Amino acid sequence: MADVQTTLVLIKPDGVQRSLAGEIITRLERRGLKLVGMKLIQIDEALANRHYEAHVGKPFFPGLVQFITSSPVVALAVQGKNSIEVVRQTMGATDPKSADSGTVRGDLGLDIGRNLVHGSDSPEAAAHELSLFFGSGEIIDWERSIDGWITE
Ligand code: DAT
Ligand code: MG
Repeated sequence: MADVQTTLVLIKPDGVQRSLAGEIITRLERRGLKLVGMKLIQIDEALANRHYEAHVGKPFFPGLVQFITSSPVVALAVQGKNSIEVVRQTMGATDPKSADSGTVRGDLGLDIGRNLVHGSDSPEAAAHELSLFFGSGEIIDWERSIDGWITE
């Protein structure tokens, strides 16, 4: 299917520390998305700088790097029809205070600096970010018997 995309999701340090990793993964799975890569990693400063390079120079950048390197994250490669947009919709708006109920950030968060999840925002970002977190062979192309019940 032409519109199948693979995107990077990070369950940020607050999500892991609050034991919400399972809840967040469950929401993605229940949406119909497929996990094709998953690992727990400690992000170092070099990786944080590369992952957040679009935000270098912004006032919140130092705090963002400090936060994302403060404790392990769960990195997920998530596949499905329009998965980039669907993941971001499932996450909710960047600031939990204005995120819709029913989204991860709207249901589980309060503060923009502790917003639980990251999702790539474009096909170019997804390709770049997946390459930062997953080596070749760490993303697994597998068949799911229910796929025909999730997408036409
Ligand atoms: P998103 O994570 O929704 O893609 P983003 O890419 O604009 O949002 O920003 C990356 C992260 O940086 C975001 O998840 C939280 C933090 N951030 C963004 N804007 C911020 C702000 N004004 N104050 C503090 N942190 C901010
Ligand atoms: Mg972003």
